[in-house]
Amino acid sequence: MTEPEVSDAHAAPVGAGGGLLGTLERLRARLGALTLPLEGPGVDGARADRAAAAAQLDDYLLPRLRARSAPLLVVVGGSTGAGKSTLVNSLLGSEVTAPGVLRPTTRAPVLVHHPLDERWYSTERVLPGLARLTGHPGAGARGDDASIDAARALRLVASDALPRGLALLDAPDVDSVDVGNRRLAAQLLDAADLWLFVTTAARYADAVPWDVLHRAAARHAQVALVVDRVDPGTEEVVQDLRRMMDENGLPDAPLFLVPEAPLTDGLLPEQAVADVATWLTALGADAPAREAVATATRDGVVDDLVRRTRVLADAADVQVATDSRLRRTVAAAYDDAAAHVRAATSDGAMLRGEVLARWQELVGTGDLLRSVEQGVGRVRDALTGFFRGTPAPAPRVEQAIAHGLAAVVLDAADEAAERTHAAWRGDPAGAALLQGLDLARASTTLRAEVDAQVRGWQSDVLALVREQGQSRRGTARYLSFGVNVAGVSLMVLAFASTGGLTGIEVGIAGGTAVVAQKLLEAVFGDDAVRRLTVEARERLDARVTDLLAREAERYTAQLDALGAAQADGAELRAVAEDVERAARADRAARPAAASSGPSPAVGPALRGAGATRRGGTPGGTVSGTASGEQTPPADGATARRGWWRRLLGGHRRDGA
Ligand SMILES: Nc1nc2c(ncn2[C@@H]2O[C@H](COP(=O)(O)OP(=O)(O)O)[C@@H](O)[C@H]2O)c(=O)[nH]1
Ligand SMILES: [Mg+2]
Repeated sequence: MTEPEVSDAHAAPVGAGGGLLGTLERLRARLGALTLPLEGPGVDGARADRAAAAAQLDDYLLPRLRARSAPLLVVVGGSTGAGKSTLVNSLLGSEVTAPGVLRPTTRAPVLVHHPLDERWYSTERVLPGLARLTGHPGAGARGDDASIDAARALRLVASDALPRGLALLDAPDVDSVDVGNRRLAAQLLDAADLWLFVTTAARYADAVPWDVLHRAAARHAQVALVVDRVDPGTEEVVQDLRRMMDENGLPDAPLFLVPEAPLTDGLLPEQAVADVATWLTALGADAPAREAVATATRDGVVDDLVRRTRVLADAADVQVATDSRLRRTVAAAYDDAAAHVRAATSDGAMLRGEVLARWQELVGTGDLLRSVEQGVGRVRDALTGFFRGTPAPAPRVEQAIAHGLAAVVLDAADEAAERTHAAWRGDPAGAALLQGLDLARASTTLRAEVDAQVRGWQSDVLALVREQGQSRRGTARYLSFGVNVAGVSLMVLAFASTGGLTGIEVGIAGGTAVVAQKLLEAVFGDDAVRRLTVEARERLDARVTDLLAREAERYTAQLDALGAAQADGAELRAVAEDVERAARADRAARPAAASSGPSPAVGPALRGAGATRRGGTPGGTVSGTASGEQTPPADGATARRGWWRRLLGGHRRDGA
């Protein structure tokens, strides 16, 4: 390993823009912005997928691309008690990682690197979410992880027994009873350039490890299998295992057998780990082979990410659709409420009961109506006589109108709230949003707000009348007796008018509206009355619409706060496309795999490397031996990829 090979450690990120790294960085930013906040079928899975995709980028892909010559990270995984820690220790010749299953949740996983490779792991370059602990977790260090959550930490151990260019990570059990540990195991395996998956002759068929392996194979992570505790004469185990590897997409994976042997100081005999040691040592010494392994895994992860991103784009679209579905429910209920108020305040329904009684009290039922029927001139006289000197009881009509109007608006708001609440409760996304909120009725402050708006509208109407009186010469004198009377008349008329038609024309409300209209026309003239009525109506509609819109916002604000509408499936799809294109370009630009063959091991070799019964050809065998005992040939006659074949000695399993 020469220094220039690792010199890109702190170089500026390459490939910003359209390159593979640049597009993946953009994808990472997009995934970070994707929140998937609304509940619904499959959304939990999509969230987990988003987190996994982000972790894949942070823990593995981005660090790998930013520092292509970082050591190959070999993650040792497998189920509880398979012998992972014992294997790592045996390969290094000392206890760097604690074997046994005691307190597994309080121990941070150990990453072993060559002393000169420390800088690749001591920073947040890789696995940024994990705290770093350093030094051997010696016997007296039982509580040394106490201040740090061990499930979120990594213990770095330097060992010059390890070739440079390789790092070994003893991952937690994939089937740990502790969920945090299990997740960490998955996370670490996802960060691997190469999986060294350990199982035992007795438990190789367990479901959980195969589940994990199957998923690794599906995205072409490079995997080698180690079967521990293999007794002589167990050929059928190996055949069965090979069959399972074929079925699970791992036909090319190297398979190493570690024969059952007594441990000495917790370590397996050298010969037992000879094949794994030889193979790993050769791999460590062979930069092109390392690059080929890393590249194969990397390509698989890139493809997997592209696939995941497209699934997430669909999930993003679902968020947007869910958001607008919930908004449509709100809009429908509150639009209906507004329409209801509009209808109830224009079809004459308001001109009954209390309003009618107070209105009749004001205009009487006899004289005024009769004079109205006899013509305008008489009306003016009648009005003058009618109101002169008597305190107009107009405020009572106004009050009755205010009451009636407020009741209509409040009812409509309550009804809309109930309807929206029921609809949201029946929708998983809506139900989740309603939790802890009390939105089933109109807001508690609504009564006061409605009262204020009704008063505001009544002042609008009076102002309209007053303005009209001032703008026309001669009308002021009539108004001197009746701004209020003209005002309530206009209110009454507004309640019997719709779409620019007034009471008489729409044929409603009989005498009440007719009197109001005649009265106003006598004062202002037909055109002005028509215009004033429309104006009064519009002011009322605007105030009601505004009130209801604010009521509806109690619901839509929940959606605004989550921002699900901003999820951009199309953009994710576009980034996935870019990544795919950049990956294609990256692959096309690759030199044909340089195949110089394994270089003679320079620097340290792992314990047991070269100690095979076959006379020390590195990688010449897959099945190891202990005490010279024959173990069964492990590999079927499956064709291997170039670099595997080379590392494994260029031939298939002998004995086949
Ligand atoms: N005899 C024998 N014991 C082993 C072997 N591998 C592991 N062990 C023992 O099995 C137990 C679990 O091993 P360990 O390495 O901690 O498994 P891990 O949970 O996969 O890390 C320990 O007590 C080891 O001493 C082996 O190949 N042969
Ligand atoms: Mg262990």
